Amino acid sequence: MKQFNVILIAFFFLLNGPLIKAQEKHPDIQWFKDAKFGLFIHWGLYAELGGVYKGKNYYGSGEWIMNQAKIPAAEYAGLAKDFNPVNFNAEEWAQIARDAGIRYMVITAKHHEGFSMFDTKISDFNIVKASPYGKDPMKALSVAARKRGIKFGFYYSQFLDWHEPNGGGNDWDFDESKKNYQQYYRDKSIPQLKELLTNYGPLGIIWFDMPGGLSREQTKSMVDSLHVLQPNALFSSRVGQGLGDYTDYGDSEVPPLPVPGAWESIYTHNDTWGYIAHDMNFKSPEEIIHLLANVASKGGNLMLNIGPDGKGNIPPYSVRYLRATGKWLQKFGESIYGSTYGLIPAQPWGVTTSKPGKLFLHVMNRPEDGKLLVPGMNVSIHKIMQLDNKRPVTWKLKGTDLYVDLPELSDKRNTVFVVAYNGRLKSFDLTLPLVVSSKYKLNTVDAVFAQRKGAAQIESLTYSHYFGDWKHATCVTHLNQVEDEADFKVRVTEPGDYKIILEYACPEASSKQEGILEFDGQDYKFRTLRTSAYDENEPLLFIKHPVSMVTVSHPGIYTVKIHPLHNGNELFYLKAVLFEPAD
Ligand code: JFZ
Repeated sequence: MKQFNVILIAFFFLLNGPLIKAQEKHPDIQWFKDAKFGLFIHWGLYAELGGVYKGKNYYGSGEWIMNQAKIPAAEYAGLAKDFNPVNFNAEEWAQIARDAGIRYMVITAKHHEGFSMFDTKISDFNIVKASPYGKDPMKALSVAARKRGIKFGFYYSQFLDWHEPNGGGNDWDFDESKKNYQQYYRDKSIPQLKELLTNYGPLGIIWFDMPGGLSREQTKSMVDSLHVLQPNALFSSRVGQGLGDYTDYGDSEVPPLPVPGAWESIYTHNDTWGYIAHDMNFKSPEEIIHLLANVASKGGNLMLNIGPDGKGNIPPYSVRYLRATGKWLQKFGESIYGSTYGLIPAQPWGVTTSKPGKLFLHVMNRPEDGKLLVPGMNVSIHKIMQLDNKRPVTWKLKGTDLYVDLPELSDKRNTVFVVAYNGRLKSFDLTLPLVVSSKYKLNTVDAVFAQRKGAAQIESLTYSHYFGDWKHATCVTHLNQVEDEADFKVRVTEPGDYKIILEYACPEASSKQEGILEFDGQDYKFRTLRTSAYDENEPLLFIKHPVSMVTVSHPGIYTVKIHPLHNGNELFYLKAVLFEPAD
């Protein structure tokens, strides 16, 4: 029944997310589910510009510069004459991926700009014919990747093509209403996809993107005509019409709860997919390690993107941080590769991943006294050890509460412990109250765990800081009326004082309204603070607003209830309730 719960909730998000679901019936899907860590590479003529055109700075997705600057197709095509990635070294790139613990690699064969980064008979606008480089980098890379046991795949923009009069998207040169998309598919997209599926050995993936211009029938016949060339290759869900073999979430999106099936979260290493010279916002090794563990704990793969420059260099920070991630995976990879989602929900100390008879504890915050609580352990445990040095640790089971005595962590970012057990762990149990403990600096109860009353909803809000730099926040919304309520069940494990902080975003029209936070039968009033409007193309700003201080005299289960004091505008977009020990 609990399994059913997870599926229902997952389904809720699949229906509501900006994503296109896949059919997930492919017989060769298992390698993908096991792979867990992929490398995405955006590389094309835009890399030569590095985010600057005619002295103007276009921060945001660098591969969209032609669109952002409305560069005429003929003028943009001239960039090819200067594109000479002499530093490109397939063996080096593949070795970096290998060192990083990458299991599959997907590179842009042709992005929206329309330039083919491979040898093609279909269009002369390609790296072999139109650039001084004059070679096919994809050939060498596909060989180098496979040699290292890395599945190789191509990204291909099947609909958007700003170079072609009939391709989707370029309305600054060509009249969109006069376009014949069918002809574009017939003359360029499908023939090129056939070349890719024929000339580069066995491919793991064709990563389609941004579908358009085709009916379901037409998409189906395209997919069928391509699948016959390589029945083993998996097609991403952005092929459209639900005809993909696995699901891709929106850019930089992780579902808030476990999702069964084959799926992938895609993130880029900095703020852009294609190279931008002045984008230095690289995620640290710690951030990558946390992201990877978090995505795995929900049951998916992380495909992390890098954007090499126009000379063929991978940004030095990407090289360094990828290799650092690989070092962590060498020690703790068993908890990631081949795992399925964590059977125990997120805890203040970290997340879990699972394998048959094994639960992996990813400890990212060490409790002050070194005693780690893992609730919901309705199994018989025979051994617990630290994964990197195989040292056993002592533990105690009280009912279904497991207490583990932690040694000093060998890796403060994430040290993994493995619990070996017999029996069947109850599948991810949403009714398990979230642990709040004074042993952690901060306890975060995410919006997704709200029990909703009245019109309250849980929604994923999408916004961006820069062009194309999508972010997603799961929030409780629609708290308009007094009876619209978000309730959170928590289990406070130590008595003491706790400051309760609401993390929310609040547009002008919602601000200065009164709300009630109820805890242990006591009402605490608060007045909402304005942060920002909700606009997809602007940062959505969240504030951490302390609204009460409570004294918990007995450990136990408590419910936090939040609702408006009066009927009115939506109170706010509530992202989390935070408990900060105040002793
Ligand atoms: C697309 C591309 O336009 C972009 O340049 C990059 O290649 C990225 C990986 O994919 O952008 C998208 C496509 C789909 C969504 C968001 C951005 N989506 O479904 O949320």
